[in-house]
Parts: sequence; C-alpha cells; structure tokens
Amino acid sequence: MIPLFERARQAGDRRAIIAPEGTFSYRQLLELSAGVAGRLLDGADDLRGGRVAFLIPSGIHYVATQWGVWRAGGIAVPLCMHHPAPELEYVLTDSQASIVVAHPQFATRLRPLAEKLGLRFLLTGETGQGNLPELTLDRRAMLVYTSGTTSKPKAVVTTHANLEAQIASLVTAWEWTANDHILHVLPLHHVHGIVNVLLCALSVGATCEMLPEFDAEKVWDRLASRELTLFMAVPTIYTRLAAKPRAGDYSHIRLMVCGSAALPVSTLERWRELTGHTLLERYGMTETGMILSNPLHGERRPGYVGTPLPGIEVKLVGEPAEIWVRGPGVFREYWNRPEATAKAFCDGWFLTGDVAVFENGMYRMLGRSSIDIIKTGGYKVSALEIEETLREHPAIKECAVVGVPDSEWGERVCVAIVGNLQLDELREWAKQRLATYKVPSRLAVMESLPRNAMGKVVKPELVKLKW
Ligand code: MLC
Ligand code: AMP
Repeated sequence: MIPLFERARQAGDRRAIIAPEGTFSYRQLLELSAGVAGRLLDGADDLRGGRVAFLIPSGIHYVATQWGVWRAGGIAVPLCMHHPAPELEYVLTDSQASIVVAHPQFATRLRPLAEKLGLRFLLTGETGQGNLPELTLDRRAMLVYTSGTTSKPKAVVTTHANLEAQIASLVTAWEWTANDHILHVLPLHHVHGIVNVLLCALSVGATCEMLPEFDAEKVWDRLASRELTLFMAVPTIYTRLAAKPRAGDYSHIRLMVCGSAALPVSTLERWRELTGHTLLERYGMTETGMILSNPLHGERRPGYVGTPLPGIEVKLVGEPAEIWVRGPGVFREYWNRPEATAKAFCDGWFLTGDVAVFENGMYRMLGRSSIDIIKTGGYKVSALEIEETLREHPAIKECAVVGVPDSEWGERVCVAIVGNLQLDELREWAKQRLATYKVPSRLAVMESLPRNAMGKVVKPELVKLKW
C-alpha cells in the first residue's frame, strides 16, 4: 500500500472530509474508494496506468474517485468544471483516457463525448468489488494540464513518489498535524487545490472541509468558526474577501497561505488589518509542486516568496536570472511529449521560466520570461492558445492576446483585434470553446496590430493601451 493510504488506514475513524454530502471518516473514504476501484477494474487485476478522467465537483465523490483510480492502478486525470466541450475533448483525447467518470450533474456534458470517443462511461456512486493491485511509488499517479508557450496545454505527469515528496515538504515546512482542519475553496484540477490543500490534509489524518465553490460570504462564515486551523487561497480570493470584509476574531487559525500568483503588498497589508494575519506567501508550479516559501515561524517579508522548501534545491541562472529547480517532487515528464520534456530540463534541473532575484536572504519574483504566459485569478493561461482559438472567428482578421496588470485578477486577459466584433459577441462565442478564465474580458479593435521590423506583434505596446 502506498504511504498515503497506509496513513489513512491508521487515521481510521478520524474525520477526513466534510463536504456538501456529509462528513466522512478515513475508514469510510477507504471503503468508498475501494468500491470505485472495484467498479473501474470490473474484474481486471490492475488498470496498469490506464488514464481515468473525471469531472466531479468538490466533495466526497471527487476524493473517492481520485483514490479509487489510484487504488485500481490507474492515472488520475481531473477535468475542469469550467471547460466547455472542446476543451474537455482535447484533454480526453490527449491523455488517451479509456474511462470517464462523471458526477450526474455533468453527465449530459460528458456522456456524448465519451460515446464519440468510444470511452467507458461511469457515474459517481457506481461501485464494484474485487482485489486491488499492489502499488509502488514509481508508478505514474496524475496528469494535470498546464498551459505553456506552445499553443495547447500539456499534461504534467507526477508519480506517487513525486506527490509524496511534494506533500512531505509542505507537511514539514508548515507543520501539518492530524489536529488541523482546513477549508477547501479551490478548483480541483490544479496542484494548489489537489496537493497543497486536499492531499496534505489527508496525508496527516487532518480534516478537509470542502465548499462546492468559492463564495465570499460562506468563506467568512467558516473563517469565523472556531474549528478551522488553516486556510489557503490565491491572491484574487483574498482580494475578493477583502472587498466584503467581516470583522471578527480569527486568532484560532494558525496559518493562512497565499500563492499561485504574486500577492500584492497592498493585499497582504489589508488582510493583516482585517484579520490580524500576515499571509504566508509561497511560490510553486504544477511541474514541481511548491518551491519557495516564507517561513512559518519568523519574518514573512511582504513582496518576497522566501527560501527553498525542504527537499527542494533552487538556483538562479542567467541574466535576467531564471529559477531552476531540482528535487524528488519534480514531475517525471510531459505526457507523450518527449521533446518538450527534454527542453524543460538542463542537467537534471527543471527550468521554470520564472525570473527572480535573491536579496537579503530571500527570493523576490520579477515575473515570467515569456509575455505569452498570463496568470489570471491564479490560473496560468497561454496567450497563444487563446489567439489560435479566436482566429477561427470569421470576423477576426488578426488578433493578439496580452495579460494586463489588474487589481482584481492579477493580470486580465485582453485582446486586440483587426476585424469587426463587439466584446459581448466575442465572449459568447469564445465561451463555447474556452474555459471562462481564458475568455478575454477587454477588447480593442484596431486598424492594424503594432509590429516590429520582423513582422512580430509588439505585445508590450498593447499592454500599455488604455484597457
Ligand atoms: C472568471 N471570470 C473572469 C475570470 N475568471 N473574468 C476575468 N478574468 C478571469 N480570470 C468571469 C467569468 O467569465 C464570469 O463572468 C464571472 O467572472 C464569474 O465566473 P466564475 O467562473 O464563477 O469565476 P469566479 O468564481 O468569480 O472565479 C474567481 C476565482 C477563480 C478566484 C474563485 O478564478 C479561482 O478559483 N481561481 C483559483 C485558480 C487556482 O487554483 N490556481 C492554482 C493553479 S496551480 P460572466 O460575465 O461570464 O458572468 C499553481 C501552482 C501554484 O498556480 O503555485 O499554486
Ligand atoms: P501553474 O503552471 O499553473 O502551476 O503556475 C505556476 C506559475 O505561477 C509559476 O511559474 C509562477 O509564474 C506563478 N506563481 C506561483 N506562485 C507565485 C507567487 N507567489 N508569486 C508570483 N508568481 C507565482
């Protein structure tokens, strides 16, 4: 049994999950996930790394399915609730999934895709029985899709050993214990929600309380309850919460963490005024898990992301200096993309594409080396992917997508076009094809796009427009 499940067995009757469906102990979670694994196996002895994609809202079925896939020997491919059919189809095809599990609320969206692609289709709640395979840590565990400078997202493959290392590092640094109780409000198709919140909690016998989606009022209610000890979110969520402040005593919470995008110093200060908490800012990436963190004890320096987490090696290379990372949590490969994998590493170091400086004992992020990678609401999106989709619109002759600094979203996805189109028409059309957070929310219609002598669009000029 891999350590995660062995530790869950030891946690027994402790509360593992509080979800819209009820409260579930570790024992129940193990029973439910064994039932899912039995159904997935359907008489086979081992899925042997077969990909199982699932679209399930935050709650017990998500966790039981994730664990069920692993216990059946499969690779978990979490799908995104905000993805329209074409994006879901891309992930199902690219991952070469053989089974799709849907919560009934998503059945009408997924069943036709499963039929079209000839995939086995299951609903959450279906269970089976049978012996489960013996797992080893070197097996591939998960595919998480992430945007890159190439146009379409690629899947980051992490093994069980990678996940164990990522979890162990955070458990040590942030002193997770079985007495912790965390509120989960993040999407479950990215590492922040999957690893930092869900799996860290479940690997120490703590309680993970899952809200179906982010809702500022509900989060304030729960933060005020004296049960919570931990909270983690992206900067946009703290900004949203701070926009609807709720006076109260939050001293029972031992740690509040912020990451996935740069935390503005003004947000950190505002949060401290509102709650008395100095947010712990950390930096990470899907490919590596968490990399740098301010300290749990000691000075948390506003505007800085701290020092390497346990087990992580970091170096700065070149000018401007790029962060390179090495350690047991670093992913194995991009799924089916040996060339992209090879390009992402140099002498065993993973090249993050993030630029930073080291000052007075701590790292400070300076941004990305590519203007085509945008961080909006904590999601990484590729300008090139959005452009490629928008170019299919008959009224768009040319387009260029940029991320423009924004107080709510960190960066806002904006598009300049040559063509004849209104923003609302563009958004409605794009929402059928792209996840909501990739759909541009500002439009500039231009006679021509600014280009340099080589004919390349000068994106920094577009960023400077009045959006
Ligand atoms: C949504 N909307 C946006 C938007 N996202 N508009 C502009 N920019 C964006 N990024 C719009 C929608 O189109 C819609 O508008 C309206 O907002 C509501 O949409 P929603 O889908 O309900 O969004 P909301 O719930 O408000 O989302 C905000 C959020 C979400 C902050 C809760 O973005 C979120 O959960 N972010 C977390 C992402 C995350 O976990 N990242 C971690 C990646 S891992 P309309 O007009 O259509 O109604 C990683 C590694 C690491 O980065 O270090 O952690
Ligand atoms: P993702 O590819 O979705 O995992 O996003 C990872 C990227 O998020 C990193 O490469 C950084 O660019 C960015 N990121 C994560 N945490 C921070 C942070 N604290 N400050 C600035 N950028 C961050």
